[in-house]
Amino acid sequence: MKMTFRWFGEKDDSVKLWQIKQIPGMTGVVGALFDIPVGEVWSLEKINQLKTTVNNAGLELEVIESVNVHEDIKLGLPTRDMYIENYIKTIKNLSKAGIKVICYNFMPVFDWLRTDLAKKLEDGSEVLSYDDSTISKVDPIKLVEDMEENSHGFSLPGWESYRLKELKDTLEKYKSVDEEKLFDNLKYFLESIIPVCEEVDVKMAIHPDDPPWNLFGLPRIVTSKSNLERLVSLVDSPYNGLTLCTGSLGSNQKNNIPDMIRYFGKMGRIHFAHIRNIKFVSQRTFHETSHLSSDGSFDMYEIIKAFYDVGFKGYVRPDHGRMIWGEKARPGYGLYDRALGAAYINGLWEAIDKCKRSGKYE
Ligand code: DNO
Repeated sequence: MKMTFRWFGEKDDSVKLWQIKQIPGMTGVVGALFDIPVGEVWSLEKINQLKTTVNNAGLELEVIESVNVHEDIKLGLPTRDMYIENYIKTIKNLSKAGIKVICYNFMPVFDWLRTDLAKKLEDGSEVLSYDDSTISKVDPIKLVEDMEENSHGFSLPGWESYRLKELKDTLEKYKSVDEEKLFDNLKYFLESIIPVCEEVDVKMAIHPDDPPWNLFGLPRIVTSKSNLERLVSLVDSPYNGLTLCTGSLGSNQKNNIPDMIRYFGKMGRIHFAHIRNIKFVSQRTFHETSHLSSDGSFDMYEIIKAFYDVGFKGYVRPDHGRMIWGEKARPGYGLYDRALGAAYINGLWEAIDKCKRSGKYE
C-alpha cells in the first residue's frame, strides 16, 4: 500500500505541499490539471510543470485524478472518436511524465452528489451528507447552483462550472441512454484506450458512482459487485481496473466492501483505493464521518485487513474528511481530518502486519 493525498494545485488548494509532506507515511500526491477543459489534450509541458512542483516538495506524482471523460463519449455520439483520440494523447503524455494510474469515472453529467456540504455534527465538525428524500424533490439545475454557492469559493471536483454550463441540453440528450447503452459506450471507450495503456504502462482505475444508483433518471452502472465484474471483463486486461472507493460503493448497504476488495484485489484489478467512513441515517440517507470505525457504519479494520490479505500494493488515499479545528477548505478536502485518516489507516495496517508476522492471526 502506498499512501497518497489528493491535492488540487497551488492556485486552488488551501492545503500546501509542505504540510502534506509532514503527514507521517505520506509518499505522494494525487493531482490533476484542473484548468484544462474536459476533452482537450493535456500537454506534456503542463504535466511536467505539475510533476516538478510536486517533486520539489519531496513528494511523488504517480496518480492522476481525474482525466474526465467527455459527455459525447458517454453518450456514444459520433464526435466521441475525436475525444477518444485526445484522451489517448493525454494518456501517452502522462506516461512520459511517469504517471502509473489514471482515476476516472463514467457517471453521466454529475460526478459525486451530496445534498449538504456542511452538515454540523454534535462535536461541531462539518461533513458532507446525502439525503435521498431531498434529491427526489430537487431540480438538478437548482442543485448545481446550491453546490456552487456553498463550496467556500473552491471549485468542487466533478462540479466544475464549465462542465455544467450546458446542463439542460445534456440532460435532454441522455433521454435515449439507458444502462445497457452506457455499458456499450464504456466498452467502446475501453476497447480504444486499453491497448494504448498496455503499451505505455498506465493503468486505468474507474471510480464507482457516488452514490451507486440512478439519479434524476440518469443511468449509473459502476455500482455493484456484479456490475464491476461485467466492467472488468469488458476488456479483460489488468490495465482495465478499479478505484475501490469504500464510501461510494458502501453507500449501497447491499455492497459488502471487504468481500469486493478480496474479490477484485485477488484478480489484481484494484489499482487505487479511496478510504473513508459514512454513517447511515436510513437506507439511502447518510452523512460522512471521521475515518474511525466507531464513528461510522463501516468496520474499517475489516476493510484494511481485506486489502492487507490480498497483498495490496496499489495507491491509497484517505478520502473526504470532516471540517475540524476551524479550518476553511474545500468541503471534504481539508488538511486535518484527512491527515488523521491517513495516520489511522497506517496504524491499522501496521497492527495487522505485526499480528500476521507474529502468527497471531490467520
Ligand atoms: C469526490 C471524488 C470524485 C472522483 C471522480 C473520479 O470527492 O471521489 O470526484 O474524483 O469521480 O473521476
